[in-house]
Amino acid sequence: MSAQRGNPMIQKLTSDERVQQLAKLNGWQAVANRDAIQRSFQFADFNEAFGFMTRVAIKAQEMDHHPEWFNVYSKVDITLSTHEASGVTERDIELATFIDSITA
Ligand code: H2B
Repeated sequence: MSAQRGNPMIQKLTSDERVQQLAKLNGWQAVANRDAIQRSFQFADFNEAFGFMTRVAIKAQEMDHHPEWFNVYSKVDITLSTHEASGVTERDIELATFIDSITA
C-alpha cells in the first residue's frame, strides 16, 4: 500500500477502546454492520444546520479528515470512519469531540 500524503499510518481502535471513547462522546453510536460511528443533529432551520456544517467543514479540512454526512433542511446525519484504516480511529474521536464542543 502506498503512503498517504501527510498522514502517517493509523490503526483502528480495538473494540474495548471504541467502547471507552464512545462513552466520552455525546450521543454517538456505533453503526450496525460497519466499523463507524454516527450521530444525528436537529437544528431550528437550514441556516443553523448549514452554519454548523460550515464549522465542521473548516475543521475537517484543517484535520484532513472528512465526515460522511447527509443533510435535509434542518437535519444533519454524520458518520465518521477512517477510510484508510477501514474503521474508527482516534481521528474520528477527535472530530466527534470537536463536533460535540460546537453543539453543546
Ligand atoms: N477522511 C476520512 N474520514 N478518512 C480518511 O481516510 C481520509 C479522509 N483520508 N480525508 C484523507 C482525506 C486522505 O484521502 C488524504 C489524501 O489525506
